[in-house]
Amino acid sequence: MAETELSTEFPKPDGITRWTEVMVSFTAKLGAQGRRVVLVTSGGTKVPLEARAVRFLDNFSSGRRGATSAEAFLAAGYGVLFLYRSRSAFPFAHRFPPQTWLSALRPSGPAQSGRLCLEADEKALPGFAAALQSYQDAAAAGTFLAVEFTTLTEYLHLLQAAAQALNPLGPSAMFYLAAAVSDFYVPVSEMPQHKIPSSGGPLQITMKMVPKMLSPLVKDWAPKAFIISFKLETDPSIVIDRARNALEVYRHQVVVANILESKQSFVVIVTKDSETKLLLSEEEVEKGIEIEEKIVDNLQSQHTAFICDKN
Ligand code: PAZ
Repeated sequence: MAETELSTEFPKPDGITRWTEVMVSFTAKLGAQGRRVVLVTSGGTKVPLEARAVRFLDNFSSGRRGATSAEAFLAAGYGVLFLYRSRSAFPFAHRFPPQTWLSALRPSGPAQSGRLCLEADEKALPGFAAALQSYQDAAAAGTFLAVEFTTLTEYLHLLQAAAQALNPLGPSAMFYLAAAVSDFYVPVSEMPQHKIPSSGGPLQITMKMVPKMLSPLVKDWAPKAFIISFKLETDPSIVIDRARNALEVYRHQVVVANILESKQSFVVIVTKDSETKLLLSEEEVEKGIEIEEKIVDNLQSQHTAFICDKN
C-alpha cells in the first residue's frame, strides 16, 4: 500500500513527518554502529466511532508483551524502536505502578540547589534501582526510542514511517509486531460528526476491514528485514493453523502463536519448517523469569541465522 493509498482511507495525522525524521536518524545512527535494530509494536489501537469522538472500539492488550520484550532486546544489544499505545505498559516502568512507589519513596531531606533527594526501603521496591539504571543506560547509549500512538490511524502511519526508517538496515532490521491492531474501522466518510444519540435506540454499525499492513511491509516497505507477526486466538485448536496460514499468505519469517488465557506462560514460535513450544515452568515463574526472555532468545538466534544467510 503506497503512502497516498494509506492516506486516502486513513488521513495522515499531524506530526508524522517529524516522527519519520526522528526515527530515520535514530536507525541511521545505530545502523552506522553496526547494531541490529528492532521495531517493537505494543498495545492495542483505538478506533473512533464518531468524528468528534466520544466512543471508541478498543481491545484488551496491556502492552506487557511489547514492554518486556523491548527490555530483553535491549539486554541482547539491539537498538529498540518502541511503537506503543499511549499509557500502555512502558519498558522498565511497567512493574512499578504509582501505588508501589507513591508509598515507598520518601523525600530524604529538603531539596538542595534544585536537587531532589529521595529514599526508599529497598525491599519495598524490589528491582526498581536496576530498572532505572537499565533505562538510563539505554537512554545514554541512544539505543531506545519510544514513539506513541493512540488511534488505529496513528498506528498505521507510524508503522509505515518506521518501516521507511528501518528498511536501509536490510536484514539487520527486525519487526516484532506484538501490537493488537484492530481488524475493523469506520471510514471517515461514513462517520457521524457528533456523538451518536442514544435516543435513536439500539446501535447498529457496519465497520470496514482494516487492510493487512503485513502485506506491503513484507513486499514493499522492508522486503529484506526479518519480520515476526503475532497471532492471538481464544480457541487453542485453531491457532497453529491460523499462524501457518499467515506465513503462507504474507511470506514473512515467523509467527508467534498465543492463546489469551496462557499468553504469559506459553507460546509457539512457528516458521515455515518448525514449531517450537516455549513454556514457563512453575520454578521459572517463581524465579521471576518471563516468557519474553525465551521468545527474544529464540528470535535472536533465528535473526543471526537469517543475517548469515543473506550475506
Ligand atoms: O499486550 P499484552 O501483553 O496484553 O498481550 C500481548 C498480545 C496477546 C496482544 C500479543 O502477544 C499478540 O498476540 N498480538 C497480536 C494479536 C493479534 O492481532 O492476533
